Amino acid sequence: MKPYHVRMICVFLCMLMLCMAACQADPVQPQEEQSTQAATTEELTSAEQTTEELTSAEQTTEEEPVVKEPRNVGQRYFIYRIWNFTPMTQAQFEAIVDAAAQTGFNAIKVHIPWSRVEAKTAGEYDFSAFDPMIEYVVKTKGLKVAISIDLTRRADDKVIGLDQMMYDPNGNLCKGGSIDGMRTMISFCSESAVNAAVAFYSAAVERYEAKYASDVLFYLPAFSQYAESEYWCAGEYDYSDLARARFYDFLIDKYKDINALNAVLGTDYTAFGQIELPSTTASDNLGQLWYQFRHQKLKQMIDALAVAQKQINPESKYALQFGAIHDAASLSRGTLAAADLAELADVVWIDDGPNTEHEFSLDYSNGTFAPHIMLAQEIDGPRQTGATPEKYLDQGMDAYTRGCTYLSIANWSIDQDYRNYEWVWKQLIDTWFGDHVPEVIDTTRTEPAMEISLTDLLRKGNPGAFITSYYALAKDGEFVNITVKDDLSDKVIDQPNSFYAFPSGFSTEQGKGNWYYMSYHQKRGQFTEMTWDAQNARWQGKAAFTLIAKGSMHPDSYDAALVFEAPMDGVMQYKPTLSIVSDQSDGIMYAVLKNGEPLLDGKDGYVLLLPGEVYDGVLEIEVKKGDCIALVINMHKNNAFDSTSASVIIEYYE
Ligand SMILES: [Ca+2]
Repeated sequence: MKPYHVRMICVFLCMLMLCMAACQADPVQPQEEQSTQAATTEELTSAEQTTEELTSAEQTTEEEPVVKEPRNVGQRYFIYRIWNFTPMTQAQFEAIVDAAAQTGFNAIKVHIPWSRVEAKTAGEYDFSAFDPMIEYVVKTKGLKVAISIDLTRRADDKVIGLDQMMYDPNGNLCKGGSIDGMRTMISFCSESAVNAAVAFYSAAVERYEAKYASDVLFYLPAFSQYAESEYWCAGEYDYSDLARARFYDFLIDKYKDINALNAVLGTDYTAFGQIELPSTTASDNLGQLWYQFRHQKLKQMIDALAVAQKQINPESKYALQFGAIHDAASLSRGTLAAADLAELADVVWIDDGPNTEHEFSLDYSNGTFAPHIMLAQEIDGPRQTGATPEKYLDQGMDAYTRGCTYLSIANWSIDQDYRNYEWVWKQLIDTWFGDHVPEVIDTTRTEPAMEISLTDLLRKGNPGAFITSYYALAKDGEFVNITVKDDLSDKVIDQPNSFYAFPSGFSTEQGKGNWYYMSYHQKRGQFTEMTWDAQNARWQGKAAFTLIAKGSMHPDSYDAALVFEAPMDGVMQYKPTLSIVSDQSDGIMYAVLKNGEPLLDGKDGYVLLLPGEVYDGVLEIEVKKGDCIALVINMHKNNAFDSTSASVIIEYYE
């Protein structure tokens, strides 16, 4: 097992990269991803194991006994994934399948891109390249097949108009991804594009159900360039004209009168059409409404495909694949309320990167998805940042141990990389498909427990503090009963903004959203406003490395101070989070000052924070309008490697 501080460093390094480059590709999951699997319901061994132990849950709970249903595991599969972005010969395909079968994989995931099947003329499908592949896997090799149906289109599309696609906030077409950089995403707000996608998906399911129903593990629709069932997180989507118009409809439907909406936004619009669309990471009231809207459109797409598939065969398995459901990019992915998205799903894939906190991720998935849903993990290609054979073995072992039915490898060719890692695949196969299968973790345990609110996750912008709490509970890889509270997807927003958050409220203007970016000289007790450095997208303080960027702070000979000016009298809950990114730092000192007076115990109000530690504070502060609360960091002995992830959530009590 990995040492705790190494985990945390990896997490926060990823977080910082995300914060520093909020609009760029997700560094945790930069590659194609997708699905796998499906299982038969023959052997529900975990169901038998778990019923005995429910008595302990009854004893410990005073109110109603909490009885958790065991996770549906079924028969496990280890799947080799094959892409068909570009044509290959049947012989090439067969050689790959033969090699994977020789290693011991017991299923193959075959990729069917819509843009290759319905390429030139609307309504004309040509499956001829894919039929022999599936026939070979099932009939010749006797393996199970998983069918991944890729619904991306192309920037030179001949079937779907470019006006039916997604765009970013600057009006750029949602275009890119691997192969030739020409892949695009249809807008979930385009009725014609969604209908065409559903028609194609149905045709594919019908075709392969008719011939191979009992050998198809599941069908998996993917929408994004990363082959995931979500918005593409390499940018912010969907800001097309179609989405904008539907969002105004959504707001009109909810608020009827623009003044009712003005009341919750604190704005003075005279028409719904004036509203500026927020960022996908905004967490104020408008940000939450935008999140809800994007969630609703994604769910409508997912549900339409599920309904179409189940009409063909209700016994067939419907799978979804998410890059992540709790990381910083999950706001842009639109996957925070994943349980609601997966309402009609039988299988859910999560694509953890090699550095992901797999135990947390899997326990979080167990806490998110209904027990009948089968869980799955995908191991991404060989040259991922930080990837080693040991890390992949760890991911695979954690996946099966913590209740996954399916595991796959994706973006691997049969080459030297594959051979170098082959011992990992073989070890997983020997362990989980041999005579003595290890015991899986008991996911019906109710203690230790933690609850995570999705609104809180949205406001924090990243799960760092939750992960810290998790590893404090999960001492020796113990299962933690995580309850994910969806107070986001269907929430009625009828109160004015009563909270303020950094980094979501980060701005390039001093004072905007009541946030100020300052240098602080402790001995003189002096605050000085920083200046905006557009080139580096950060605030520059009085010393070279006294800096504040979106989601991070850096101290130098002057301290860095993130200052909030109270907009009204009252009592606020002030929740700062700090963690140092690098393990090479000698630490930092932090303080919280109210009008310059320290609120924390420590020398002059400063407390030492070391690498691997997290300051996750909750302060109750009585304020008058105009009071300034400063989160200050000092370099401690020196400023080397002192870059620090930072967030603050402020909420007034009623
Ligand atoms: Ca230091």
